[in-house]
Amino acid sequence: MAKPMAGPGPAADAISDFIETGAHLFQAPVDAAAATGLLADIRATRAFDETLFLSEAEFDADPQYTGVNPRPGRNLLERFEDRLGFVEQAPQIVEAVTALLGHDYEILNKKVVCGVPARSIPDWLKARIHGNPVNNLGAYMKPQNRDITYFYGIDFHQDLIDYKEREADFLTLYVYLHPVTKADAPLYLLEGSHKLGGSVFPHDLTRATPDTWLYRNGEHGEVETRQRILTGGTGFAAMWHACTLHGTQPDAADHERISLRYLIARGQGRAPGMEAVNATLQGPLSLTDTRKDLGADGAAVIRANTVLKA
Ligand SMILES: O=C(O)CCC(=O)C(=O)O
Repeated sequence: MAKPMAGPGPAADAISDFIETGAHLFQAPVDAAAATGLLADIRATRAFDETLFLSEAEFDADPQYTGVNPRPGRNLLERFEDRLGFVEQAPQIVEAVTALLGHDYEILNKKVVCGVPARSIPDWLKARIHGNPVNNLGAYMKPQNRDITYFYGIDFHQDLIDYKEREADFLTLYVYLHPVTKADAPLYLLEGSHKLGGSVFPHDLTRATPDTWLYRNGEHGEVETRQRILTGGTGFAAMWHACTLHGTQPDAADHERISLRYLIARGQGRAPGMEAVNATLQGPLSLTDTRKDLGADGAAVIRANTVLKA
């Protein structure tokens, strides 16, 4: 028997929140004890300090800017697959994701993401990456450490950025494994920014008020978006649309921020929730080109960063 459509309750909230703001923040955290246990085991796999990195000479001998993120066979979460039920089977998450993507939704990708604190980054590297819009540090990691994605902040972007020519039929789910304060590189979300659809990175953002931005997407219009800073406790979970702008500032704490990041897509069946959301967008649902900040080798050619001014 078909399950009923979302009525009032968390499932309906997820759809209306996506339509309104492009994101849904879960009121109930996932199991904090399970999150804390997993965090301890992740932390035990390595020292989150300068020893993560190649030396400058090693890096310069053969710079690799692509293929440096977790991938099948080199993804720390593969080791903890049987420990992820606290997220993947959490009733509030299953209900909300099902409402948006249908019963046969698929996890496209899952990984550990680390916000690296300044004190763990070698000086030679700090000087090189200063002011870059996307400070994914994978290129500078020893190969064996590339089973996690490491950031030192990333400018406002859409997760569609990694999916040229793909329709925005997926969402990102983020789970904090420990309390995240303003100093721990919390996610900054621009509420309602998804309404202008897909847009090429870097984005046209001008500060409007202390907590709002005027966001333009060329011929697709403009919108004033409110910036929401996702601080939260252990087990805090939030998800957002593939066109919702978000970013992080460099981790200002004295320790790393460790989170789980899932990309979840519709399956073969219908996804009435996401279809309803996407029907309200006034810009493109997919892009042939998603970014223009990189050179042919994958190194940054544009040095500008808006989220640093947030
Ligand atoms: O965790 C971070 O610092 C940034 C993550 C992010 O924006 C992303 O994974 O799309």
